[in-house]
Amino acid sequence: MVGVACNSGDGDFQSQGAVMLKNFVNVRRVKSFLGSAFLLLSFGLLQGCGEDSEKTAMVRQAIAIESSDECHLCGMIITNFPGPKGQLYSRGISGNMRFCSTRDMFAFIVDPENKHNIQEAFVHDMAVTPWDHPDNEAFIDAKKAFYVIGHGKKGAMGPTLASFSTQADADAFVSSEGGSVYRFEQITLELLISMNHMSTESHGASAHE
Ligand code: CU1
Ligand code: ZN
Repeated sequence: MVGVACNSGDGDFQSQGAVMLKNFVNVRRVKSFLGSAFLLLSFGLLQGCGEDSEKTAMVRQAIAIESSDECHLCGMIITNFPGPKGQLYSRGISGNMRFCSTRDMFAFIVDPENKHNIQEAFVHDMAVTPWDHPDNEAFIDAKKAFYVIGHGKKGAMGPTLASFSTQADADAFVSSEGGSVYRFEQITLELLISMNHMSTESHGASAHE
């Protein structure tokens, strides 16, 4: 995305500017205005590019999940389903990976092939966003989040981890929905498997809809 903006941004603005100029009466005034706008834009773009390549080496941010985005693990359209989503960056893979559910994100994370390559990771803070349609503004650092496992609410793939930014919010969720609170490092493959059992036992149905 940054690459495209850096390479073609100027050209687009210049051709747009040329069309605009023909339509204005006070050509000179518009021209000088556009001239300074170009200078500012070019400067901004150049600076943006330099900063961005430095930042990718340090820390990357959560991005918006679009309505056509598919889960990296299962391929489902992420925004078609309820419950907290996850996204992460992994060493050796450029760009971000998005997941239909915290469950699928952790299934990816606990895989021994991926475990040591996980860099930044993000999940929804379910204390501030609706369960059925979590908002792109509500992503928090997954490594600092509190997770509730063993509750009755369903995510995209059935039982899932409810994610929160504070222990108090996780505790409040436990008192209304059940389950127990875990930290990022405590989540293992065994725990994910047991999560499915807990739920099939208490609800008698596997993932549907
Ligand atoms: Cu799925
Ligand atoms: Zn998925």
